[in-house]
Amino acid sequence: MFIREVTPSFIKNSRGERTVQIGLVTYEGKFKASAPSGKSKGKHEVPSYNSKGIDRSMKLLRAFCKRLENRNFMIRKIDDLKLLVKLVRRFEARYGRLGGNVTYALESVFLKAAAADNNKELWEFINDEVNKGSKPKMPRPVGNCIGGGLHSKLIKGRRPDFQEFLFIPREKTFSRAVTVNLRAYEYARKLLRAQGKNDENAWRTNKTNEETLDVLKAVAKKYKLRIGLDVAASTFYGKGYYNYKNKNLIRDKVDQADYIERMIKKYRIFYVEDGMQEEDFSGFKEILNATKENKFKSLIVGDDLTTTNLRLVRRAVNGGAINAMIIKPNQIGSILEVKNVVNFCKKNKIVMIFSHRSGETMDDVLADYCIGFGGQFLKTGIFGRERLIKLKRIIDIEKKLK
Ligand code: 2PG
Ligand code: MG
Repeated sequence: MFIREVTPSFIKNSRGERTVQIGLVTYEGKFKASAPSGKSKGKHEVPSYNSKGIDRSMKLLRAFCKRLENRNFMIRKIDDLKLLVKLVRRFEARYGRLGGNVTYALESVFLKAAAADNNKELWEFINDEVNKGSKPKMPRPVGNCIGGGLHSKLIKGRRPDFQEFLFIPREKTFSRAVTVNLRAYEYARKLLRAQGKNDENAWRTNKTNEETLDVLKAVAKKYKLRIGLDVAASTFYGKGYYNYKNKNLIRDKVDQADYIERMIKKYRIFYVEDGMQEEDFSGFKEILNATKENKFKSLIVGDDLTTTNLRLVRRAVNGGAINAMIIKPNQIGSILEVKNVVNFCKKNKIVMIFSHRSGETMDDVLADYCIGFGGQFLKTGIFGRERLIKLKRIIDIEKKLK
């Protein structure tokens, strides 16, 4: 495909922060891609921008994009992005880092154009390569209903310490599952007497973790949902201890694993993300092994633990720490890397959850990545235009494939 024009610009994400959008014009059409931003970021994520900040990244990106114009790129498969990546590396070695958010948006917009150049939808382009074109299975939604932790402001000095309380419908179709999640979300608001929404449009509350789990359980019973948690344990961990503010108490590593195991049993929790801090592989393993004794299955999910980084994913999987993991492309800043992680997960039967970030944009490409790469789940907020646009993209693909 012939690159006529590449134009980076700033846009605002759902939190009102600046992020990068890249427009690309080829003879096939006009394309654009943007990057979301995390708030509870993993320590081992690649830096989102140049160490001098987003303005420096933009300046470098503008210079880099000029060099791409009037060039021809043959992209017939994901691996053909290697030429682009090579050019990025060479440029960065001379002028400085663009950052993971920028390289992610760049690869995304090139892939969108490449798919069109090959007369395919992006999910199809990826699926043809990664899954040899077999009919893709629809993922299930993991919807964030009630929020605490870093994503939610305090109410009268309180909020749950866990970051996300999640619903996972059992419905057969994605579209039905989205409808059920929306109903459950409304019902949760009533039971909770919720006081506003957080970054991801999850309900805010000043209840404790367990009081919130009681509400979650009641809603789940009515709508026959499974429930999940993103503990995001690193966000309240420091110097060897988990510092709970609501209720005020401190847990060490052993107590923390024990507490999470008790919660899983008591509430029959199907999905637990980052139950331990991001460098505690053995703590994750302890929880995973404990759940094997239960009569029901649970997914023990790495997010900050693994940061979509193959080296960390290998360590977590080979060490028996997880049976599922979050995939956030901008954590690693490259779809080529995502592909390597996906291949490893498939070989090792690790469940893949493609996930939004708390600061999202109107780009719906995450849906294409999830279906194309064969993710079993898509994690987003339940409500809000930046989340609904991704859910709607899956629904549209599901309809098309019927
Ligand atoms: C998470 C994400 C998304 P953030 O922890 O899973 O909910 O949060 O994007 O702030 O890292
Ligand atoms: Mg998380």
